[in-house]
Amino acid sequence: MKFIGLSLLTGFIVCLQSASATLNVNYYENTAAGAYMSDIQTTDLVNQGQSTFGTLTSDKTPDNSFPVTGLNNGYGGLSQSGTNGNNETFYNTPSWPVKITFNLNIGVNTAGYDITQVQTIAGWTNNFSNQSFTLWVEAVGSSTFTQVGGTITDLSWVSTDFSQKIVATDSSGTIATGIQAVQLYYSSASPSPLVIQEIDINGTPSVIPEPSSCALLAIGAMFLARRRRA
Ligand SMILES: [Ca+2]
Ligand SMILES: [Ca+2]
Repeated sequence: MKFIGLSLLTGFIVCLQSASATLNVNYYENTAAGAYMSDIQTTDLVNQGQSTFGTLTSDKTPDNSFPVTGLNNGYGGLSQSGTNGNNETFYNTPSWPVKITFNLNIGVNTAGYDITQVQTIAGWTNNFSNQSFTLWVEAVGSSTFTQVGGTITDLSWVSTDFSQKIVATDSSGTIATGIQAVQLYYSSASPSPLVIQEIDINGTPSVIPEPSSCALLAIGAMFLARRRRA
């Protein structure tokens, strides 16, 4: 009995450990304007036109009449009205901080989404390219965002870098599960003006969980404990 109890306890601890993960962030900088625009994704979860995309909000109005829609239209550009319209979004110094929120479509996927990657690309014909933000997620049915990882800041960026790309993934493969909204909270960077070319958020529809082996182990452990006390 003791052996079985120990096995269950060990299994339960392994289950708990597998729930923790580490956010991995990779930073890329380039002196060329628009160096990462070819990496912009068009079929990510929050791209305009995707069935998985709900709504996009920015708590501050972008400056110089740039549209919020430049953040997720699937294009980049180095002029305010490029080939495909306004492909980028500009926030000037007085705008900081800026809270950008992508609400996912939980009408088509009621269990929400497993978020696997967040990619942000900034760049302009000068050094308005240095991003600094924190990443937040909101679970289905919740009204509260939870921060993932720490502050995301590119310590290798220098003022001659006109382009920057940041890619966040997770050591477990999944940043967060059962998510209905993703928020990027941009604080001031140096220099503060910033042109964001695109924010891509990738993932897959979450699967409604069945009674997991972890839960069964917990029930088993409780049952054994009761028997031992009896
Ligand atoms: Ca864009
Ligand atoms: Ca996109």
